[in-house]
Amino acid sequence: CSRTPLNERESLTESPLNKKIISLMKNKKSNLCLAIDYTTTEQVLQMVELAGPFVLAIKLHADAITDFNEEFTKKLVTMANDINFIIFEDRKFGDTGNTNLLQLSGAQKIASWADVVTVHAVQGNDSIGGVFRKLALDPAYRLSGVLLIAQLSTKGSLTALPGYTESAVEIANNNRDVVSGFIAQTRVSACSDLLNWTPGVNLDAKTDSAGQQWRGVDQAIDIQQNDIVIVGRGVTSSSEPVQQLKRYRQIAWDALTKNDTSIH
Ligand code: UP6
Repeated sequence: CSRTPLNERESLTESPLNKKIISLMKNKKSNLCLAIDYTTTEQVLQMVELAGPFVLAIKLHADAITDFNEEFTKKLVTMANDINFIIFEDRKFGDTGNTNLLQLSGAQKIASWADVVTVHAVQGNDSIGGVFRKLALDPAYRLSGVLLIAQLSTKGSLTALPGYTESAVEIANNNRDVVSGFIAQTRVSACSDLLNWTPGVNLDAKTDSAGQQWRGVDQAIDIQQNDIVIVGRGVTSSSEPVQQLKRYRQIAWDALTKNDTSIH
């Protein structure tokens, strides 16, 4: 089997975050995550306002925003609650458990405003299962799950070494209450409730001359069987971002749902 129908996954999942994500996907008819890689809070918030109605999630790199501050995260959380989207901080944590904890709760207070963060599988089971579970299950924090990086989209990535992706899947299976899915190129969790989020998607370009490899939505969703597409510059570098948002959202949702009898 390949992709489990969405309704089935919604009832099977052990991750409260996935319940929320799948319900949002169905309500908004969107499996589109927008990567907003701008460097000022003003630019980011303007794009969030435009994109909010069309997306399932907004993905940020907080450490790329030059004037990052608490007022910004307050506004972002208010918008996420009002417009209904998931706040995704793509921090790609990869250190000791203690350092992860300092970074999650330290200067940027990531665990207080992000619903989900990315974590490199390279740090191993205990580091992931310990600190991330502790914060994700604590209602004092907004954080409620992590995505394990099983495969990177960049040319020559070492995640392609034999056994790496399989080990990431094993870590996820050992921590199903806190790991809500993967960052991957090709589906890595057949027959399961775990969600596969895939970056490296662009309908109009193939590479950025800095190692990124893009492919289309059909390849990412239909052939490689991912669930959620992460699109960045395909939208954010366009002069008509709303048109692009509508375009990516429609193509991605059609590709995801065309064989899913549970939502027709
Ligand atoms: N991202 C990738 N590839 C990965 C993991 N993460 O591109 O394997 C992230 C990038 C960027 C976004 O950090 O924020 O997804 C892709 O944006 P783009 O479409 O503009 O390349």
